[in-house]
Amino acid sequence: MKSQLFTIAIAAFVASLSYARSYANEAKSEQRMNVLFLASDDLNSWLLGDTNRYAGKVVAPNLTKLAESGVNFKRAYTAAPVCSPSRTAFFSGVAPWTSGHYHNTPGANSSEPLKSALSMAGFFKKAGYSTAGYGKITHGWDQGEHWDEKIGHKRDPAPPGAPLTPSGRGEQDWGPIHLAEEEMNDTLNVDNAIHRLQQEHDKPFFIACGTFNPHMPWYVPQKYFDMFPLDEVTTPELREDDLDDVPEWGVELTLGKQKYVDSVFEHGLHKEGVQAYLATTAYADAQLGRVLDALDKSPYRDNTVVVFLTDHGFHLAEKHHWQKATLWEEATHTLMMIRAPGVTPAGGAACERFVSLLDIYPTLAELCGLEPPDYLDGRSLVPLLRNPEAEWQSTAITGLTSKGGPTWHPYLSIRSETGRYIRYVDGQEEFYDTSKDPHEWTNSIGDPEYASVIKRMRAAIPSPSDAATPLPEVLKNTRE
Ligand SMILES: [Ca+2]
Ligand SMILES: [Ca+2]
Repeated sequence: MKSQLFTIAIAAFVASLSYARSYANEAKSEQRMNVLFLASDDLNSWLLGDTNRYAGKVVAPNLTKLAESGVNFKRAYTAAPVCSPSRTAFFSGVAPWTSGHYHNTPGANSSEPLKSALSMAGFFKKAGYSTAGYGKITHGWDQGEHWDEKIGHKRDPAPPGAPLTPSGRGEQDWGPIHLAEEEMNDTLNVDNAIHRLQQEHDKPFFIACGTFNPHMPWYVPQKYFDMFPLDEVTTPELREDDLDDVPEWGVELTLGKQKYVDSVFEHGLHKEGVQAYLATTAYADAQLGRVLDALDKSPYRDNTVVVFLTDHGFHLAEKHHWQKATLWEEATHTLMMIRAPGVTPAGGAACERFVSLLDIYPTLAELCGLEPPDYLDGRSLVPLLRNPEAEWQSTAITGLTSKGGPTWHPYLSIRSETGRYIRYVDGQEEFYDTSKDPHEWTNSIGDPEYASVIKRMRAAIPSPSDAATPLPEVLKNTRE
């Protein structure tokens, strides 16, 4: 039996090699595929509906249409639940537990391993692509020399009289914006991306476009608020004592936001907050839809890979927290959609395998027939793009430190079909059986029923001490 299995495995391996060769040759014989890389900031996974805990209405017809025309990864997770380390990870292909970059501060430039990495833009540029980026794509780690054109993101000015909410403080505020939609920065960045798409391209292109919305503050035109009448807005389900079984380091992650959540509740504004988040999401979707429409109307529709992702999730009072920077489902679960003409099923498909945003870099490389750098921490999702139900070793890892905390003591979380495991400094842990407890309400770390599952997940946690080692040595160690 064993030898039979071995023979089958060898045959499959040989078949996959010859397939990979023919695919690469095919790609080389014509012009390579273009890439349209789209991102949103702080957009959580509510729009996935059936795999999430939120029962309310998200209006995102354009992202829905994209999801239905490619592969919609319903179990995609960020490598870090904060802007800079998340974006640096997917754009460099280097995981936080390799780079040591786990939070917005200290900046990515203090990471030795990242100095030897090549950004995705640089990778495509070196392969002969034209590269252009508009809006929020990277955060703190960019390799600007690899962009032929790069117009970064600017925040819209706050409306006169801001804060507009009685709970408002800093960026945690919302309300109708005083600008016309066509004057807003996300709109202008999308205009630039459309303009670029509409040009004639004599070589393959990598065009990236990222919306800042629905990052806070939530200032968008009134019409987007009007799409969500308050009496129809559903708020996420909460449990009053949810933090009681969370280790102190996990609770610490929420401390900075607890007063804000209290203030939202004191003013009776939870529903309004959710409404504003949905409104900014609808605005972001409308903008992304304009780029997608422009692609569809261009000569490049059938030779352009489209990827859409969001850098991490967002809490709206779950676990008494607001925003991001936790290791629970709300902050780690992301959106990832990929449409690859000739590869993804024409009628679209959902994929339930657990994947990471780190997988995007090697996936795009393979789709474009290019050899990826050998240091990448992710793995190509092409087998899942061809067959979303393919066998897959399914785990997704997320890392974080407390703000400005030591990177050699990161908190790490693993998510797979068996649940979520988190380990903080000093070995404090959480485990959730997500099949019975999708809200991650009951920390079952001490339950003997899960002892063997927890043991396996513990063993899969990467060694963060690697982050102290320069890249080449790290790579040698981790590639085995
Ligand atoms: Ca973000
Ligand atoms: Ca709990």
